[in-house]
Amino acid sequence: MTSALLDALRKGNRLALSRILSQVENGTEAGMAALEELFLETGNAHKIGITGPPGSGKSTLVNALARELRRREPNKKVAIIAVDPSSPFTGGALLGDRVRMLDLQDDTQIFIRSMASRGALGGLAEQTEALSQVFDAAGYDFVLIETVGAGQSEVDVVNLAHTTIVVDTPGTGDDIQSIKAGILEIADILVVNKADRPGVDQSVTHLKNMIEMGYARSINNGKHHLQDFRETSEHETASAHWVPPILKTVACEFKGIQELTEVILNHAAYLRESGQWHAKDQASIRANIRRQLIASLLKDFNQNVPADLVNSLVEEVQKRAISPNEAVRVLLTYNRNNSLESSE
Ligand SMILES: Nc1nc2c(ncn2[C@@H]2O[C@H](COP(=O)(O)OP(=O)(O)O)[C@@H](O)[C@H]2O)c(=O)[nH]1
Ligand SMILES: [Mg+2]
Repeated sequence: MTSALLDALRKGNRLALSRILSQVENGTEAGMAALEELFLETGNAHKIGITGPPGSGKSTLVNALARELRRREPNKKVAIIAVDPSSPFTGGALLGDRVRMLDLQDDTQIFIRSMASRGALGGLAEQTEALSQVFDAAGYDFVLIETVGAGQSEVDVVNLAHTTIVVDTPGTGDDIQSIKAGILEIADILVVNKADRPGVDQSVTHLKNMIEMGYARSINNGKHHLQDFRETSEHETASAHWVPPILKTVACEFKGIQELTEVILNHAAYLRESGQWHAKDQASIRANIRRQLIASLLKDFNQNVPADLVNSLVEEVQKRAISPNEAVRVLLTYNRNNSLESSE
């Protein structure tokens, strides 16, 4: 990758941005080098995760939010990353998303990127993080990340966001309970979309009860919904005081979108004032370093220690001749001696 391409990205060239995103997504050497350089220019973007079950209206909501953010903040740029691991690039929800997102295409300050596959960069969360770093460096002030609220990988994806919006629709209490058990805890804002349908107020009440229960429980346990970021406790003084608001929207009619946008911007202000913006940034940097450290230590280890040794130790352990701990000690000793030799 040439520095000309990076410069073009810095100047707002969309083609350059698109090419760099692809390089990063494919994990090419050039892409990784670009990411390293661009990282130094990140730290500004407000990352907003939108999650919820398929069909709840996430894409419609993201579309409306992008428009409203641009209307309120005409000098700011909006990126959208649509993460859908379940659907192949050619079909399913993503195609629908693309069609629906078409009406954003006239705005050159909005950039949409769909991501359907796990690329070279390990998990979806890492991939999403890398792409949002590129957007961040390219001067995008808001990065909206849409993901299906289905499993751990989606929780990981939204964990990298500053603000997590969980979208639900009116339905039976049973529905809500089964979908939201784990995901409610990560919500900063709850949205009951399709508020034009019957049962909205029951949904709101139900969510409210669940939030209050969960909130009381987390306070009793001495933790709160940002417990993942406890390592930076000195910044957390005001952290337990954001109670996730519940908003009603009709995304396809643009109803409730101004209010939602207001709450999103308030949440960003709250994060900055309480020190949590800083704490989240630090936590994600810590996680990033740890991840790369583990990967590179493991790579070293695999180079230093022959697979035969590992295999024979596995056999010894299976015979109950030695414990797994003993096997680890042998491997670490071998690794240490071997890397000392090679570095002399
Ligand atoms: N009645 C109603 N339909 C909506 C609303 N928001 C979105 N939809 C429709 O619900 C369907 C699924 O929306 P989509 O945004 O693709 O959901 P996603 O799968 O969560 O991204 C589409 O046909 C939308 O037009 C809403 O507020 N009310
Ligand atoms: Mg969608």
